[in-house]
Amino acid sequence: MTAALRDTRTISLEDEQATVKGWVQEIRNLGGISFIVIRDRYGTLQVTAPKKKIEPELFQTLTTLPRESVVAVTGTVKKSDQTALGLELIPSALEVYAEAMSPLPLGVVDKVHVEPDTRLNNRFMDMRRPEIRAVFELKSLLMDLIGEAMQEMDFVQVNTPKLVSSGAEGGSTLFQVDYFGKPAYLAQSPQLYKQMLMSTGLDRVFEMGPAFRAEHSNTVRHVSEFMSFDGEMSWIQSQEDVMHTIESIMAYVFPAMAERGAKHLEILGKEIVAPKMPFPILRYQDCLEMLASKGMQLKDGDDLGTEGEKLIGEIMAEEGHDMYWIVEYPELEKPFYIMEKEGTPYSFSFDLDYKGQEISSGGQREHRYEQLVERMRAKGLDPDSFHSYLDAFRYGMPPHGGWGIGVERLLVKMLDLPNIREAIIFPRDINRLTP
Ligand code: AMO
Repeated sequence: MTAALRDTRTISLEDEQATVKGWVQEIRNLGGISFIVIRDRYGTLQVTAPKKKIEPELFQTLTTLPRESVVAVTGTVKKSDQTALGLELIPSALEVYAEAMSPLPLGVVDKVHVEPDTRLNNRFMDMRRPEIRAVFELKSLLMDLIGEAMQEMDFVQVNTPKLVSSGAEGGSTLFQVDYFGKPAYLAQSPQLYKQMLMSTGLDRVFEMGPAFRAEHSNTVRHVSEFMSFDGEMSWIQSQEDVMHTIESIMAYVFPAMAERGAKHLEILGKEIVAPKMPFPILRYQDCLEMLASKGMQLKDGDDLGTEGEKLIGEIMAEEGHDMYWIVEYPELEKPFYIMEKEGTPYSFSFDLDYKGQEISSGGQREHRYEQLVERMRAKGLDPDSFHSYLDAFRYGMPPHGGWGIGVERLLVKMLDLPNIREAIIFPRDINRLTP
């Protein structure tokens, strides 16, 4: 009888003989009998080794394996009331693929507190813990669901260059690289390219890709490389069309995350609660007043800042809202590509905040060539260094708007994680370039 190749998800009592591959999580040797726990992606399996019933050499190897070694165990599947799977494996053969060295850089099952830096330095080991992997299973699902939502709305997925010749989001967060002897930069966002695509006829595009920011501050919500989910759409009447699109995306993603991510959420002991729709709309001026009522005085034109955003999050939570728009930001605060609200100091732009943190910004773009060039100059930018972007506006550009959503910021708030680094496998920040 040949043993079936199984994992901890597929093994069943119908298998007489099975082989399971994984890591040796734990060994309990009681003398006459030993219990070895094998772990794989889906769970754990108990290997029960009665000393008298199996080969002495096999018993010896099994019970002296260093923890976290990688093995394949073959044996007979037996019913058991003592294990979560309801079965156990009585071993008849063992293949050791790789013995783990000891001591381990950090424990997989021990409950002791480990410093975040130690965890990140040894991410391969940290991620052997199911509750850490669950976050990345959910991140993968989130990105799949976003893709599905976009497809439903007839958006085309595009990829734009990450090596670029000019910045789109201000000079202070640019990473410069040497590009065959010339200066180039890592893309801070796909902003200029997604807008250029609006003049091609592909009138609804989206991209999910890395965005790079030389963030000099060390915070729980900033990293130097994050996953940006960007959309851009033509023929809009106003920025409200863009806002409705984002609401539709959230309406698709939240329930599906809860449903299709149930297994992983259970491991995390978390629940995903869909935000109430439609999201309330706050004007920037309303926010200043709300903050003043709580004793936080900001000047007109000031950024709301981390503390301001948090406080507004608390006020909105009291009213039962986790997600809300902040619109009518002062034009001076916003980048050149955003349309001004003529005759006012405001702009056609929005932020989307979720539980007291900005997760997205966007708005209606300035699609009129002359006005765009003028806005660049007013912001101290040289239109000549944007000529290939500007060309796309000279020969027929539809009215358009779009957004950028920080995928990790969305996930962090969905799962109430304490730090954006918990949502990035190998985070990059001011102090970290490895692993
Ligand atoms: P903005 O600069 O606001 O807008 O970025 C959009 C969203 O990206 C996320 N984000 C970050 N996440 C983690 N670490 C960072 N350092 C970081 N910086 C930004 C945030 C933010 O809301 N081109 C415009 C978008 C547009 O108008 O379409 C842009 O990049 O969630």
